[in-house]
Amino acid sequence: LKDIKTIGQLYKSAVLKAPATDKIRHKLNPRFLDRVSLFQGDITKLEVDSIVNAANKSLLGGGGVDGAIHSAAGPKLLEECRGLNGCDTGDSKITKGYNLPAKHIIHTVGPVYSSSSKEEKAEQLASCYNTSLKLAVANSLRHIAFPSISTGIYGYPIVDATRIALEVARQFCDSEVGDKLDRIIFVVWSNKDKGVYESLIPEYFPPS
Ligand code: AR6
Repeated sequence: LKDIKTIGQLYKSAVLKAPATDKIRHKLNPRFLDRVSLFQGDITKLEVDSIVNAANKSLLGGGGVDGAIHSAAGPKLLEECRGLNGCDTGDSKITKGYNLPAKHIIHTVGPVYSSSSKEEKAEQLASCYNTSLKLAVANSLRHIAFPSISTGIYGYPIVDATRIALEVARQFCDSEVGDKLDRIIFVVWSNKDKGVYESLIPEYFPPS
């Protein structure tokens, strides 16, 4: 965890810049500046209580981050997943982490993007983040690391998807159970995605 910079540290090192005042939605409790993080790299390497998998409805593996998680966790993960009977879009299910440094995996199924039913897709994507956060709290896990769900093979536009991820995380931090997690980590793979998160985080998590 010490290598994963919090947004508080990112403001201090000027990676994140305070937004124009008209872009700030509402004041943030400053303790969340050290509970939310942005990390660029491989999610399978994180030694945290839980990482989220961008899975498909079968929960039986696939490409992208799902493939990386299954190959790093080992065949016992697939065995446990077979017993879960799949998962609906927008919902999440938890397994052990097996050979991963992460203790648990929260498998969530993002929507396959299509611009014709934008609102429904946005609700489903928000639900992925919400149900994953709820599962982490229900299992007394202290950290959760999210990849950018649906923005790879499933084609969700990165800016819209990032706004949804940050909005749900912000609502969680403002909620009664906001203190139940010590770290919410957004994991990005590409430089482009990192840039999107860096430009949008200040709107949702302004410096105090
Ligand atoms: N660590 C962190 N992020 C990663 C990693 C990694 N090791 N590998 C890829 N990403 P995707 P989706 C990023 O396609 O769009 C699978 O076949 C990637 O760059 O993995 O939700 C499933 O079985 C992108 O930013 O997930 C489903 O069928 C993000 O993770 C389908 O893909 C998500 O990309 C799900 O598609």
